[in-house]
Amino acid sequence: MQIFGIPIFPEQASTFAKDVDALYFFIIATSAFFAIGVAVAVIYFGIRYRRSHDNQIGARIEGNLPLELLWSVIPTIIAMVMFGWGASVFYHLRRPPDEAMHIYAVGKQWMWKFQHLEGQREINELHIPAGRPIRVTISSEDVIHSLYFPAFRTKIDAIPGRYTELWFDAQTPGEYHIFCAEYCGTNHSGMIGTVTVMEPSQYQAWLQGGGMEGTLAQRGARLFNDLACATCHLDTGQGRGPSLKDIMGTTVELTDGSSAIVDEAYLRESILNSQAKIVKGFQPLMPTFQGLVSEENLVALIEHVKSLSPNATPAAPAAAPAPGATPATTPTGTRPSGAAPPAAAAAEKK
Ligand code: HEC
Ligand SMILES: [Cu+2]
Repeated sequence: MQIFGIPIFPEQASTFAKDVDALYFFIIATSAFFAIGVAVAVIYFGIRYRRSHDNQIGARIEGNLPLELLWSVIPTIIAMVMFGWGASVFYHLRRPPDEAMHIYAVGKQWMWKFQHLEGQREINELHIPAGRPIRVTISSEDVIHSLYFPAFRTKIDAIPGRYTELWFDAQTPGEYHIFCAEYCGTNHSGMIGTVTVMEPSQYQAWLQGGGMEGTLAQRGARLFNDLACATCHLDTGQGRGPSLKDIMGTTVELTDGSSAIVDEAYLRESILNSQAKIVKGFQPLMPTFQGLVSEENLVALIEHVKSLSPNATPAAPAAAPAPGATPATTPTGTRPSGAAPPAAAAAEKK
């Protein structure tokens, strides 16, 4: 948006940019209306009823019930409109559609790293197809950052030790800003990038170039061997660790009697902090990989484990759903009981 040729607002480049702006302008307009109204009344009454003689004394005014009700009820209604409208826009922004394309982002002093499932990796640049919902799962390698796409009107913190996510559907091909919106140290202001929205055909062509290392899941499969995960996690279920086949989206029972849903956050914790949740029927043998795998390698491992569950819902939510929100996807089922290999089950009885 431009006023006298000066750009006041970034372009509305996502499907919900208009909704965010409409709400924002409504709040600004309402606030301005009352702020200006009060200021004008103060000035007008100050002049109109000013004291002109020394012996003038103001009239004593007692309460006025209808007036008091009026100025309580009207603002309450206006505030509730802002709340209801805001909540509806918020839920829309916080819930990626199931069919969204998935991308991983990692914030690091002072750059944004993006990984595509097809294997492409980018720094401070992101290429995406137009007209397709994109879900970005974000983590941080050091401090809190915030991934901000002003033209898409969406932003979320990158928090060390956990996944957050945002989504958008960029409509118009073009180049838009990426900012870090959380002060993160000396070069915070330099933590910027460009998102290039391309026609879907152009994007396909872009994907063809590069990606020498194979897909993210293939890179994860190599890491799975290099880090010796494969020595414990056999597909047959006969290893020291559970088989990781078809676990995505299932409910796993834990030794302490509780259970957990296998999503990206669960896989992350299983790898980095393996002692936090012990799968029922197994010993806490798994070493912790905290500090041994970078955030980027971690998402590759997670994508590898996910690729072992080809039938799971593709978009298992990574971040906890907003309070009160129903999860965007439902777990695909409960793991069949007795999945624990006999050796591990026997070990538990000792
Ligand atoms: C020394 C053997 C060993 C190694 C090496 C090992 N794990 Fe494990 N892993 C286990 C055991 C035992 C469990 C079950 C107990 C638990 O939950 O900690 C497990 C549990 C898991 C789980 C949770 C599985 C479920 O069914 O819910 C995941 C995911 C996992 N490991 C991934 C990995 C990855 C990725 C690596 C390599 C970076 C790895 N493991 C390396 C032994 C191992
Ligand atoms: Cu930052």
